[in-house]
Amino acid sequence: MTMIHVIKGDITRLTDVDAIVNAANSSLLGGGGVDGAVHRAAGPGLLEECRALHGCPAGEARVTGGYRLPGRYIIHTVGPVWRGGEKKEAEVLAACYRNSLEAAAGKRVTSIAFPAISTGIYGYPKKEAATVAVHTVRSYLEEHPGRIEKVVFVLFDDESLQIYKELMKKRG
Ligand code: AR6
Repeated sequence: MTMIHVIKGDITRLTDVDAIVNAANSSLLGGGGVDGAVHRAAGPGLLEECRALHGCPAGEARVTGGYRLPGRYIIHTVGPVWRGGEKKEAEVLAACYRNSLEAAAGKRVTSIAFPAISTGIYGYPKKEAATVAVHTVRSYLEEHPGRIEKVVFVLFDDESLQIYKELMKKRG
């Protein structure tokens, strides 16, 4: 049975997960928000490894080392830019969560932390994004029991924290 935790904080400060997920852009060469924090905390070795990956399309995920971060891996995924909801945003966002979990499982990662992908600079409404995140992660864990022991949703603001807490109370 996988434990799902919801906490408030800076994802780069977590010390008890094998991998953290970065909400990157398709260049994988850094940016603001979580991406900026991850690159600052990991150090210059990360950017060098990212350069060699030659980008990543929206919805997909790529794995690098964790460098100065406590976890072994960073999983970089590229969320959708919100364009009103009719441009497959939910589909692409679900793919981010699924592909990040697949990439983690491929590295034998048993604990992983997610930020609220796309809900910052990319403008995805927080509640809609949280629903996709929780539903997709739950479905993946049910379909692949035993692969991942712990998932942590790391929220940066109180509003997101409350939305996730409410969603976690509901099943299905
Ligand atoms: N730890 C946890 N959550 C954070 C942190 C942190 N250190 N910093 C911000 N958040 P964003 P996006 C929250 O903008 O919307 C970058 O420039 C933030 O409050 O980081 O997917 C990339 O290079 C929000 O709820 O990612 C891309 O160009 C959530 O993390 C673009 O931003 C995601 O916000 C990606 O935009």
